[in-house]
Parts: sequence; C-alpha cells; structure tokens
Amino acid sequence: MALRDILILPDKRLRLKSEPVKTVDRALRKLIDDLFETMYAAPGIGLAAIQVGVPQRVITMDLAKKDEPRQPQVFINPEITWKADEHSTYEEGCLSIPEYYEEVTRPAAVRVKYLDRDGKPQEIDATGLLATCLQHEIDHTNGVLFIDHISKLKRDMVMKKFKKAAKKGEPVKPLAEDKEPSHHIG
Ligand code: K1U
Ligand code: ZN
Repeated sequence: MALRDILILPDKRLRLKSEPVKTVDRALRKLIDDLFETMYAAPGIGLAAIQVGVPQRVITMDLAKKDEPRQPQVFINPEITWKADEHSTYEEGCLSIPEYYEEVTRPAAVRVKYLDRDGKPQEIDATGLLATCLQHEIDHTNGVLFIDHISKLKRDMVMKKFKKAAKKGEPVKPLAEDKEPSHHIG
C-alpha cells in the first residue's frame, strides 16, 4: 500500500469527469488499497480516486465511529438510480478543500448501483451520512465539488483564498468565519 498526495483546490484535475472502470483487476485493487490508506491517514470519511489524480470512477468510504471497528466500503462505477424528494442539510468538508466546512442541502436518501471489490454488481439504499457522503463522492467523479452547491458569494471567497495560497505555495489559513465541523464522528 502507498500513501498518495491529495489534490488541493484550485487543482484543475479536480474538475475532470472520471472514466468508468473497465475491469476490476489487481491494479485496481492496489489503487483501492492506496485510497483507503490515504483516506485513513488524512483522516477522512470518504475519498474519490480523482482526489489523488486518478480519473477513474472509484470511491472509498468508512463511516465507523472512533470507538467502532473499521467499516471500509468501496464503490466502483457508482451511479445514483433514485433520489428522494425530501432533502436534508449537512455540514460538509472536503479533503481537497481543507479547513472549510459549509452546510449543503441534498436529497435525504438515494439508491446507488455499483460494483464491489470483486467486480460484482450491488445496490444500496442510503440515508443520513451515508447518503450525503455517497453524493459528495459521486460528485467528485463528475468533477463537481461541494462548494458548487453553496452560494456564489461564498464559493468565490473560497476560490480566492485557495488560489492565493497556491500562488504563495502556502497552506490555506482557516477563513475567519469558518467553524470546526459539528458532525465529528465518534
Ligand atoms: O471527499 C472528501 O473530500 C472526503 C470528505 C467526505 C465528506 C465529509 C463530510 C460530508 C460529506 C463528505 C471528508 O472526509 S472531510 C473530513 C471529515 O468530514 C471528517 C474527518 C475525520 C473525522 C470526521 C469527519
Ligand atoms: Zn470531497
């Protein structure tokens, strides 16, 4: 396994639409292992392959609480086949937009079809954090970021901050009004 570098805003690769996986082989399972290692080290609760610069439709996730055993989940070629009419709001963060958290409203439940680690077709009905995280990660496979779901004013402020930091080669300092995530797992 290997730790991979996570792309940070405004890296243009984060806007790429990822390609479907053609075959679930050894090389793909190595990528999956690397995604898990990188996600756990960050730490994060989800990671899409494009966030480490690989434009393939693969996402990893683990929503286990701190005191629970790990619950690694992998979704290959995930596709939303149904969305609830009801919506819910959750404070989201993104490993590619460090130190920035904002409330995002999305469908409260989704059905997702995908391939598992063995390349077997699966389907899952998700609610709560799983539904939010799946939508956030599937957005990544389509080059969409959670800041695309917030106001233009806030998005422009975030983009400005991250572009300035990238130019200077500095890490981004938290924005004055940024809060810590309120949804700490565990
Ligand atoms: O896709 C990513 O960048 C990962 C992101 C996933 C996500 C978080 C919140 C809502 C939707 C999707 C993260 O993991 S950000 C870090 C985070 O939320 C967290 C990290 C450690 C403990 C608890 C939460
Ligand atoms: Zn993200």
